[in-house]
Amino acid sequence: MSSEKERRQQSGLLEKPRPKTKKPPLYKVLLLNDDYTPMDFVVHVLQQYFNKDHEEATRIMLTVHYHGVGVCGVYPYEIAETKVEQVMQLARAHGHPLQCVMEKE
Ligand code: TYC
Repeated sequence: MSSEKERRQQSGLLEKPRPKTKKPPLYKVLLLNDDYTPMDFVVHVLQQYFNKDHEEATRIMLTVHYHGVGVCGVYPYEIAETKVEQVMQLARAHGHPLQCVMEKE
């Protein structure tokens, strides 16, 4: 007798009680690397829109710089969508080719 399933069967309960509320599906917001967006701008974006401190923002920026992609945060659909729009708008306004995308977890 070891698995959770076995313990539930032994207990006489047919189903694991589950909370009634459903968790919304979550989406990763990703930054993509490019050769032109300044590193400082990417760090600023991560602090401004993803609530990262300077150290964490720098770590994520360097992950993107060296590996091509990095996760900024994980959010419900509409929040992820808003963050992508905000980042893309700021990048465009500054003439940077930075790309921000979302992906289902
Ligand atoms: N590769 C860029 C540079 O060398 C920096 C950069 C990092 C750009 C992260 C985009 O999402 C990015 N200036």
